[in-house]
Amino acid sequence: MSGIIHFNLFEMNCVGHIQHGLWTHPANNRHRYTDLDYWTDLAKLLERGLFDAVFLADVVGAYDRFRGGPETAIREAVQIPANDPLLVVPAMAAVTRHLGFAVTFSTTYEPPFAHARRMSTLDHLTKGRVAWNVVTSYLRSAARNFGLDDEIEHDRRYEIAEEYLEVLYKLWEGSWEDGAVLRDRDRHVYTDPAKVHPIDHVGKHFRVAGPHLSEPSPQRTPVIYQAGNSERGKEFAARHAEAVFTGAFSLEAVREDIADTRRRAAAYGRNPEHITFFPSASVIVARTQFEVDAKLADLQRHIRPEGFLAQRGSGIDLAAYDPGELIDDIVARGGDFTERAIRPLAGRGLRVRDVLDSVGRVGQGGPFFVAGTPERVADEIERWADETGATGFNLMQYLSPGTAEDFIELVVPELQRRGRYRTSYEDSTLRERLLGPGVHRLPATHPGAAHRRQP
Ligand code: FMN
Repeated sequence: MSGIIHFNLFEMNCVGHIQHGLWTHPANNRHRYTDLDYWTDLAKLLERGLFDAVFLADVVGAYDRFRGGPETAIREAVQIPANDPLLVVPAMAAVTRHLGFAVTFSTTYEPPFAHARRMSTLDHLTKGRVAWNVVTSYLRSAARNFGLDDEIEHDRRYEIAEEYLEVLYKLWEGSWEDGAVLRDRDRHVYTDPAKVHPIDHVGKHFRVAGPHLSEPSPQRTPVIYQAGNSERGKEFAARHAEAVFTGAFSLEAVREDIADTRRRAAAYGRNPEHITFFPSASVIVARTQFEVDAKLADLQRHIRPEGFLAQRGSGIDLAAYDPGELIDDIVARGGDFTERAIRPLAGRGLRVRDVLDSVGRVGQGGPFFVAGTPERVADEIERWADETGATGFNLMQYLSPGTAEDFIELVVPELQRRGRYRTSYEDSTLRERLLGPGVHRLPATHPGAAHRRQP
């Protein structure tokens, strides 16, 4: 097989993102997330390493289901404190030319008009390097932060998200015609008003008059990323996503997930090749296996199972269950917090003790884990990409920026030798980088394109 394998770095504007406890490691810089230098240094590093993008996750509430409150999450810095992901992008854009920025924003709590303008602004300032990871948010605590008593029911959140995107497509694609902006000094015409239109959206959830306040940005609609796992989430991805973070837990499941999403996309009349796929990857690499083993042991000493338990599945307290109980039985009993909390673990014959044992072990948390020499890591990356059809990977960090540095120093050259990693950037928008030269706007078969005005 051949073809370039793409990489995003998985990040979050916080101390403890995925690998809990490791902020105490002396080589970790995560606690510097409040310094602009942390972000600009990281962006420069990733651009040196020819990464596609940095992906910034986000949540808008505290993990407060574990042991009945947020104390564990707060003490262990499990995604709290967490700052806004959008605001670090312009700083990173200023010190790079090619790196993409995928930012997470929820469709559930803040109305679409202001978000449309923020994303257009970012697309302008980055010259078309921005993506939006669309989430519907999964924490009850988030709902309470935005004036609700409880979470909106899962499928209804996706129904709201559908209309949210419809509004945004109208603003991004339909409100301003190409050629509306004239910047004609002699005639005093910045914009031709005949080519700027209200959207007059009146729907079940939103009423938005328009016109959009931003002039068209290089990509108009940012590249749409999504990570739905449920039936409803996958349908949403099939309709809207251009990049999917698959949450599947094994090579076979990732392969099936990708094929399934492509099939669903084709059923919506989209070109299935216009969706790219990024499973998460955890990589520990060193020149010798001896060094790899030492690194693993070193990381393991700092990992905190408490932190994982507080975050895992919105904070279900697995320790409160009988260790011998089958996960399938807990899921079958139902209850609100089993919905997403442990459902992904069902159907695999696992017992509570198996899950507890795996929590806090370096290597848990995603489908793809490899600890080895550069050759072995590259072998596994190639095998996974080729056997699943994944476009690339979302690299998780253990130490920041150490994990990315190791990868760039040791794995990238090995993949380049094999012709599987770019050796330079093309001048392109993020969408072109993923979908091919010239595709800087939504492809014609994407539902957002239907909101364009015909000249
Ligand atoms: N949800 C968030 O609220 N914020 C995030 O930053 C976020 N990042 C994710 C990253 C990956 C790699 C995956 C697999 C999921 C992420 N999610 C995030 C959760 C998804 O948006 C989604 O809610 C979850 O996969 C469950 O799928 P469902 O919404 O179809 O039930």
